[in-house]
This record gives sequence, C-alpha cells and structure tokens, in this order.
Amino acid sequence: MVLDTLGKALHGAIQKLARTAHVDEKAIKELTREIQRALLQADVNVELVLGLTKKIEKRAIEEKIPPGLDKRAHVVQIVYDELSEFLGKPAEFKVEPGKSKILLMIGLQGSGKTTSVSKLATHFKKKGYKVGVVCADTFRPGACEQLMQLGQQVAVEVVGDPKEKNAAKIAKKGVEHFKDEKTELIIVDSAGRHRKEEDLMEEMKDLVKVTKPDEVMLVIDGTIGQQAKDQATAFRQATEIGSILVTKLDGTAKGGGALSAVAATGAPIKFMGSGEHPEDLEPYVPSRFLARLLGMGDLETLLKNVEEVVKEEKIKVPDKKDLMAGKLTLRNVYEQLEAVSKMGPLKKVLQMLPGVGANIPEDQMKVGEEKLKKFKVIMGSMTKDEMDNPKIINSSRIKRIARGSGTSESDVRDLLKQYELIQKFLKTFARGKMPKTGPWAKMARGKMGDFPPR
Ligand SMILES: Nc1nc2c(ncn2[C@@H]2O[C@H](COP(=O)(O)OP(=O)(O)OP(=O)(O)O)[C@@H](O)[C@H]2O)c(=O)[nH]1
Ligand SMILES: [Mg+2]
Repeated sequence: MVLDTLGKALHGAIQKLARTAHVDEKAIKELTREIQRALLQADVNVELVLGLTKKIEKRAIEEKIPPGLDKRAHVVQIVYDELSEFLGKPAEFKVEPGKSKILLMIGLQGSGKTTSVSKLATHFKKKGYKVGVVCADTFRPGACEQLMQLGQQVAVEVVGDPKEKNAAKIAKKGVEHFKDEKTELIIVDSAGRHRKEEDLMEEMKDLVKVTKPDEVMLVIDGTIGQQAKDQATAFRQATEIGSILVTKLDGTAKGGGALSAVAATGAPIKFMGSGEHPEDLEPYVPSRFLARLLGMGDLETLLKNVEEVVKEEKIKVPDKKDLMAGKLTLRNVYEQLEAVSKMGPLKKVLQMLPGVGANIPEDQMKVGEEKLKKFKVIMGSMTKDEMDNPKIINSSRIKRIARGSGTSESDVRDLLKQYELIQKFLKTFARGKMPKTGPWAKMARGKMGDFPPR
C-alpha cells in the first residue's frame, strides 16, 4: 500500500482521539500534535504542516457541532476534510470514446516517464479504449526498444524509429498515424534531460508545437520529497501543464512530502505510480486516497468506527474509592445505566459492595432494568449541572425534566429518591458499617422485595 507508514500514523492519531474520555481542547491539541508528527515523518514541508494543523485545531475548537454528530465524530470529520483538501483538488483524466486524445509525457531524466507510459496504456486499454504509444525519445540509446518491449508486454502498438534523431519529426509522424487509426488515447513519450532546464524546456516546447497535445502530463519522481514543489513550479512556468503523475510512491518515506508539495502548487495530480510493473498505477482522487491511506473504506465507516469505540469506552465503572466516600453523582449512575444493557457492569458495581450483587435474583434484576431504562431517559433531560449536583433539582426543575423526558413528575421524584438512598447507603458503608435499616440494608441481606429497593 502506498505510504503505509504515514497512513498508520494518521490512523493511530485518530484512533487515539476516539479513545479519549473527553474531546476537549487538550485532546484536540494532542491530536493535532500527532498529525504533525506523522506528516513531518513523511517529509511534508514544515510550513504546510503547521498551516494545516492550525486550521484543524481552530475549526475543531470553534465550530459548532452539526446535528447528528457528537464532538468526537465532528472532529474526525474536520480532520478528514482538511487532510483531503491538503492533498489537492480532485481532477479527472478524461478520455472520450470515438475521439483522439493526445497526451504528452514530460519530466526529468529517470523520473519514470517510460514506465508510466506503459502503465497508462495498460490502464486505459483495460477500460476498453484504443491506445497507441509514440516514442519521441531520440536521446537515450535503447529508449525505443524499451518502449516497444513494454508495448508488446501490454499488447499496445508503439510507433518509433531507433534511427531517427529528430524527436519532433517522429512525434508528428506517430501522432498522425494513430489519429488516422482513430486511436482514442495517443501517448507520446519524450526524452528526459538533466536538470539543465533550458535544453529540456526548448525541446519540450518543440514537441508541444508539433504534436498539439490535449494534455501535457508532468512526471515527478516521488522520492525527491519536498523538492517536487520546485520542479512542478519550474515546469509550469515553461509550459501549460494539464496534470501531474507522481511515481515511486511505493516504499518511500518521502512520498507524503512529494504529494503535498505538488498539491500545494495547485497543479492537479491525476495518477500515482507505486511500482515497476504496468499495473502499478492508480488514479489519484484525494479523498479516496486519504480514506485508503487511513485504512478505511470511506468517511462513513470511519465515523461509524469512531462511534463504536466511543460506546465501548464510555462504560466506565466509577472509582471504588469515590464510591466508598459516597461520591456518586448522577452522572456515575447514568454511565452505569448506559452499561445496563450489557448486564455485566451494573452487577459489577453492586458487587463492589460486599454481599450485595450476588443476592439479586435474575427476575428482579429484569424489573429493575426496565425502571433503570426509564431513569436513563429522565437523566437525558437533565442539565450538566443537575447531573453533577442533583441537590439543585427543585420542583420547577422536576416539572421541566418530566416534560422534557416524556415521563411523569413522580417518575423523576422516584429517580431522585433512588439516588438519595444509594448515597445514604454508600455514606454509611464508607464509615465501615452496613446500614441496619432501610431498603438497601434489606437488599444487602438478600431479603429485598423490589429492585431497585423502595
Ligand atoms: N519502485 C518504482 N520504480 C519505478 C516506478 N516508476 C518507474 N520506476 C523505475 O524508475 C526507473 C526509471 O524509469 P523510466 O520509466 O525509464 O524513467 P524515464 O523518465 O522514462 O527515464 P528517461 O527516459 O531516461 O528520462 C526504472 O528503473 C523504473 O523501473 C515506480 O512507480 N516505482
Ligand atoms: Mg524514458
């Protein structure tokens, strides 16, 4: 997989966020720091990284959460949005049936032009298009033979003449031939040059003149990392570049640098090369690439996964010490009720109180659960303050909570009474005594009538 390490690091950062108890400013900052680290390790330009993470941080802290998402999912979505924008604008490579599209490949020596020509030929042939290749590399000995061999491999016709020294001449001839043949994609391979840009740019201009390409595609070696930006910029200044193909993204630590550097020039990346074989090519769609990079099918699965993790993580048994000190907020109770459907955790809490949990018969547990479900709904209509400090719940608040949760005022009072009983029990218990009277004392002795006790 292309850019494996970067993908794993980004994925890890998001998973970590999914596991934090509270998505607050601290957690967001931690997340952006991890993203920074991951991108810097993939050789992405420092300024680009800082710009990106600042944007993520600002949005994550300031933006209102859209309905239907929780904070966590919202932050993940922001990260996903910003990263895919960071990786460039989507741009499609179009070949129209029945028309001839002329594609001229340019790039520095050894960037991977010829290999990419055979990859593109394979890709579009598989899609059912008629493809032809012209060898306009009269510079490198054996260039034509290389192409013809590749052409044979993928069963695509190649026009070239190893004896011809004039690149423009052979290019013109080849393009005309394929046009006559109604070839739908005509790919012209050109000679790569050293960094002596003037020579390269001159020949390139000549080729553009004679072949009149519909699109000029710049091939950039992905292993050069951040330098890709300067290269793309230089070529863009010399000629109109329709698209970019970044090669050698397989097994390079600098791939992230190359991709983001090119994307930063605003030049559309349309393909990625990730190997030496004709099949090692894929269209570059930033969002899809990112989803794959993160090891997720699409955003939906990503968010769903996050939700699941959140669910798993929310079920926390309150600290035993807090329980003993009688510090049980309605929030603790709520968290336990969340866990009721899973049965285990509620029992666990009760089992923390010696001799209690084991004494509750199954059917009573069931009745209790129904009631607890109702309690959960009621608590859903409470404010944060009310959950943390139930003492403030007066009769007008009771009225509001009942209305909000679709229950009766007596249901709300019932819940508060339960809560008080538990509190009282815990306080006594914390003093090292078992309560002698009251429903919880009965329950503790295994002689409870109702659960929860009345
Ligand atoms: N690992 C890997 N190697 C590649 C990839 N693309 C090209 N190569 C290798 O890079 C080397 C140069 O590839 P060419 O396709 O000949 O490059 P070029 O731009 O045509 O070179 P010149 O014609 O000399 O300018 C070859 O050894 C290729 O096998 C790729 O995506 N991954
Ligand atoms: Mg070549």
